[in-house]
Amino acid sequence: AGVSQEFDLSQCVREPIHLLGGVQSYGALVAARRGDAVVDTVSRNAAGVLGRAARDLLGRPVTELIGQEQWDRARESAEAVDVDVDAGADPAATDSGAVARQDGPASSGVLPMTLEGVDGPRLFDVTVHRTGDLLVLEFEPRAEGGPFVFQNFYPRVRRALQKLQGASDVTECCAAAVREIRALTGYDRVVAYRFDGRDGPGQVIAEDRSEGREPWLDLWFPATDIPPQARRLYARNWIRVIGDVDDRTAGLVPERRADTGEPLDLSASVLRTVSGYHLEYLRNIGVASSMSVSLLHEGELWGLIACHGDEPRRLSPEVRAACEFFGIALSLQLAAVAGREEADELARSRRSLASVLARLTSGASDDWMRPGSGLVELLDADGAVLLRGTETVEAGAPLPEALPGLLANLARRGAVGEVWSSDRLPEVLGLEPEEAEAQGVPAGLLLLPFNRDGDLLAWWRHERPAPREWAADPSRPVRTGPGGERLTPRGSAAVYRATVRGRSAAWSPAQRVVAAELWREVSGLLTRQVVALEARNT
Ligand code: BLA
Repeated sequence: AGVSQEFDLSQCVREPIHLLGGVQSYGALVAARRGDAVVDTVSRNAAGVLGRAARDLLGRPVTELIGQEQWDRARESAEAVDVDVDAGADPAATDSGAVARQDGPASSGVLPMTLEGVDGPRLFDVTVHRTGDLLVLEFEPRAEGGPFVFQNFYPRVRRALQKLQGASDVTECCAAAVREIRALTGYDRVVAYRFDGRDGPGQVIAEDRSEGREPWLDLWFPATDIPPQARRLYARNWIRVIGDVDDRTAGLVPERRADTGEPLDLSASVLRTVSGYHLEYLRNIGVASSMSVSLLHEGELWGLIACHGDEPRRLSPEVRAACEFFGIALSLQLAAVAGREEADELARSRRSLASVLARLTSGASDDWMRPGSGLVELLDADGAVLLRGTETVEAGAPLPEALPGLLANLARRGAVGEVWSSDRLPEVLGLEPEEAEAQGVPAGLLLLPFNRDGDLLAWWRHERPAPREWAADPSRPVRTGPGGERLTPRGSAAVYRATVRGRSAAWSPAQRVVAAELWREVSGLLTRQVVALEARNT
């Protein structure tokens, strides 16, 4: 338990993980200017890995190391291949932990290269990408098994993809994916981890593990385990590999670039050294090596495939490419499955909408708000309310006490004709769940303003507490002890039960669509009524 002061979690959020100024020491990095090939930045371990000391490379043409022909090929490959997934980057994020946006999309490709050394030729797989005016070359000594050969892994990847295609829902799809990735890589644990909200906690929804490891399936992990700047970076590249958590990072020379005053931007680097916090996290849970692959939905980070090894483990560029490819395919497949589910739900909701609308066109104006009209059920809500002038028409369960007062305020958040919704209204209002309950604030709200005068239609939902099993205490993810700060252990041995409060069931995209469709009909009707009323009065 904490003795001295509390660990300041905000320092994790501020750490600029793309500017840590080092690479994993089994490989070496050389960055040269695209225009004149002059070397700008080199990793300190160049002498050991490449056979040429960093000081002999800096300020000289990189062609002295790799030759003109290999330089030309590197330049070509970086212009040709585009692996950047820029869509998720947040241009508004400018805090120091933010990931700098690049001039253009980063590009990378893998090339076999041979360097002549005093001890004979050395073989490398070289990953190339562009950042600003630099071409970054990352040299990985070639492992046994020969050069990068597409045919070596393609049949396995194709088989794995077929398994994915057979899956009919998200969980099944992820279960197939973790099995295939473990088979492809040999890690001891592979999980699919899904986020609850952009910067929220996440849950293990599929797992494949070697014998003797404790199960993590269904466990929740605190949001702070993956800070926001890491999530932003992971939305921009598909994969990262940590070969050995005890590796001594090879620093970059110069430490800071003359023109920017900052270390070289390693956002797109494959050898990038990682945050010390995260390395401690991994050591803490007995992991020696890791790899994670991003899962994206419409440019947003939806989750991760996370892999852990008991032993240090590097991945050859071809296996890395296979995993990256797999992440892309899985993301597409998840989008397809979600799209199908959404379309089915929308078709069902539209049928219910039709019966509500049947009442809207016939008879009295408020018929469609009466019990049995299906209005409340349409959105699976607990109640609905229509505000028009001084009139309040309710449907469903009794109106929560605080709601009429709140609606006037909240209506301003939605544009006319646009749905505004939240499944965590207390949080939006800055209330603790208990306060919200005491004040009669519902947990979920979906509203549609008719105009700027406060006329609106809204549905609300009661709180639905979600009991969760956590792999660590979500309110104390880090503790301070005599030996300094320690991440608390993670895993099922440390299971901690806590219930998430102040939330309702989530409003689905289909529900938002039918709400907007109903709004269009109702507002047309209201306009006609006003026009008719005015005509009668004149
Ligand atoms: C990164 N944290 C990560 C990554 C994962 C997790 C997968 C990506 C890097 C990798 O592939 O290893 C977390 N791993 C998990 C979770 C599961 C898992 C949740 O397997 C569940 C199954 N982490 C903390 C705290 C801090 C922190 C308190 O717990 C901050 C003090 C930081 N995590 C942190 C940082 C990174 C990270 C900074 C980015 C590492 C990097 O890319 O440099």
